[in-house]
Amino acid sequence: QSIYGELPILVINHKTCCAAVALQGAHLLFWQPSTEQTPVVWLSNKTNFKKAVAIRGGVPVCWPWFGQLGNPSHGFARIVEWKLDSCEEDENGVDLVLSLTNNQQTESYCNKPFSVSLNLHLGKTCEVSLSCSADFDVTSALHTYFGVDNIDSVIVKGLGEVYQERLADENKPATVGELTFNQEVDRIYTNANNQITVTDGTRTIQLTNTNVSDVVTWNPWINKAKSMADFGDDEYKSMVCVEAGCITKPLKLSPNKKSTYGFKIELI
Ligand code: TA6
Repeated sequence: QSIYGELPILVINHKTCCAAVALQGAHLLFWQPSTEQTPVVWLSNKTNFKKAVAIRGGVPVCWPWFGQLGNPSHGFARIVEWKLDSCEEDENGVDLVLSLTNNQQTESYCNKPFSVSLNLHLGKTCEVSLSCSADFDVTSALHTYFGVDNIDSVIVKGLGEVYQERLADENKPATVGELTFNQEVDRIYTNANNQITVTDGTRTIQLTNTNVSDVVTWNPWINKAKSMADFGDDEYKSMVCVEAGCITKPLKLSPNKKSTYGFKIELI
C-alpha cells in the first residue's frame, strides 16, 4: 500500500498482471495483464489524486445514483474512502474485498443506512462485482474506461440496437448491434447481450456482464475532452467507456438482502 497524491493506493504486481486500486471509491485505477504492453483498464494521465475528487479513468463505482440523477454526479461512493476488508493472493491473481457503510463521510449525502461492497479479482481476467443492501432503490454503474489503440478503429459489438440517447443533437445512425466512433457518443443501451466485445484491430476485449440491465457507451470526443481539466486533449483517441449498469431498471434493495451485479473482462 502506498500514497499517491493524497490517496491511499494498493499497488498490485503479480505474475499475471499489474494493477492499482485506490481506497477512495474502491476505485480500480488500471489493470494490465502481463501479456499486454498497455493497460486494458485505462487511466487518464491528468487525473486528480485528491481527496473527495473523482478519479478520471479506471472503474468508477457510480452508486447510489447514475449521472445527474443526484448530486454529485454519479453518486458519492466514488469520492469517499472505502475499507479494505481482505486482500488474498494465489498463483491466479489477487482477490480484494472493499466495503462502504453509512458513516460520517456519507451522512451529508445520505441519511439512511446502507452497505455496499466490491469484490475484485485481478489476474489474467479482471472481475468486478458490486453487492449492496439498503432500504432504498439505487441506480448504479461500473463506469469502466477501456484502453484502445486508436478510437478510429474501435468497434463495440453486442450492444443491440435499442438505446437511450444522452446527447442533444446526436445524428449518427446506429449500426445494428455494432458501434463505431467518429464523434461524441453517450448512450445507454437497454437490450445489450451479456457478452460485449471491444476491438480496435490490435486486440479484442470481451466484457461479460451479470445481472445488468444497461450498457453505457461514452467517448467525449474532441470538444468535451478539451473541456475536462482531468482529461488530456488527445486522450479521447485512446479510450472508450463501456459500462455495466443498472440504470433504466434500478436495483430494488432491501436492508437484509444483497443485490449483486458485475462484469468480467478478458482478452480473446
Ligand atoms: O457514462 C457517461 C457519462 O454519464 C457521460 O455523460 C459523462 O458525464 C461521463 O459519464 C463522465 O462523467 P464524470 O462525472 O465522471 O465526468
